[in-house]
Order: sequence, then C-alpha cells, then structure tokens
Amino acid sequence: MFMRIDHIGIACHDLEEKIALFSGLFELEVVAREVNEEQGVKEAMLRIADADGGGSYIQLLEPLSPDSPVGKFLAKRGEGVHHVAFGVPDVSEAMSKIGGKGVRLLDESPRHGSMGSQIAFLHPKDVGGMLTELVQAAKS
Ligand code: CMX
Ligand code: CO
Repeated sequence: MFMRIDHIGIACHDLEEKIALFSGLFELEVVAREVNEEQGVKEAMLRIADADGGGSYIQLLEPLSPDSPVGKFLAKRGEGVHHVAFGVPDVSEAMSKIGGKGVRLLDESPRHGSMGSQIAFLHPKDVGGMLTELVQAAKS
C-alpha cells in the first residue's frame, strides 16, 4: 500500500528560523514554500530524495492561528514531529482500504496538499499515537 515515506511533518513556531536550522544542519534544499489556508499552515518542503512517482521531504509547518491543528499541537506538546506522511499510488483507494479496517479518517475526501498532491489524514489514536497522512503525489 505504501511506496515510500513522503515526508515527516515538523511543527514549529518560526518557519524561517527552522528552515535555516534544517537546511544548515543537513544541507537540504527548500523546493517549495506554500500557505495552505485549509490546513491552517505556512509550510516549506526540504528535499531529501527524488524518485519517479514522488520524492521524500521534511515538511516544516508554522500555524496560521492558535486554533489550527498545528497551533493546538504546539500549545499542547511544543515543537517537534507532528505527523508522518506515506506515499500511496491512489489516495482514495488507500482511504477506503484503511477506513474499512476501522481506522477513523479525518477527511471525507482527499484534500489539497503540498506541491499539488492529494492528501488525507488518519486519526492518531487509531494508528498507535501517530498522526498519519496519505499522499498521492502530483503527476510529474
Ligand atoms: N500526533 C499524535 N497525537 C496527536 C496529534 C499528533 N499530531 N495531535 C493530537 N493528538 C492527540 C492528542 O494528544 C489527543 O490525545 P489525548 O486525548 O490522549 O490527549 C488526541 O489526539 C485528540 O487531540 P485533540 O488535541 O483533542 O484534538 P485536536 O482538535 O487537536 O485534533 C487531530 C487532533 C489529529 C484530529 C487534528 O490535528 C487533525 O485533524 N489533523 C489533521 C490535519 C492536520 O494536522 N493538518 C496540518 C498539517 C498539514 C499538512 O501536512 O499538509
Ligand atoms: Co504533511
């Protein structure tokens, strides 16, 4: 079902500061910056690897407001790993397969994600405490 780890999402208070930290430490290049109003985030994608069908990245996330998912997470847990995102060939198919196993889907249908991808989230309480994102990369 999973083809790769698409990205690790990291919650932070100051996006520019964490871009400088991660790109400096690990020599990663920022390949996209976006504001995603629906998800309540300002974000940057730092490339780790390229591959046919989608690469893998670190996703740095700054909340647009305190009552957004990342804003609430920061208030409760502080900065750090927020979610793990897996690359799938077809996000709708993965949602129905996984939903059929009793896992709560946090999205009724796929939403717009980074770099033109289609995404959906699974409830962390049904996945061993890990907020899980499914990603169907944009066709290249
Ligand atoms: N990882 C693991 N557990 C988490 C979590 C996370 N990121 N966020 C919340 N939880 C846990 C909480 O600790 C809480 O557990 P307890 O009841 O034991 O305290 C439980 O889940 C419910 O959390 P909550 O704070 O009551 O609920 P929220 O209103 O914060 O909602 C969640 C949590 C996961 C449903 C919500 O954040 C969500 O819908 N997330 C999906 C969308 C998202 O995260 N978007 C931002 C990223 C965008 C992107 O990657 O592009
Ligand atoms: Co993500």
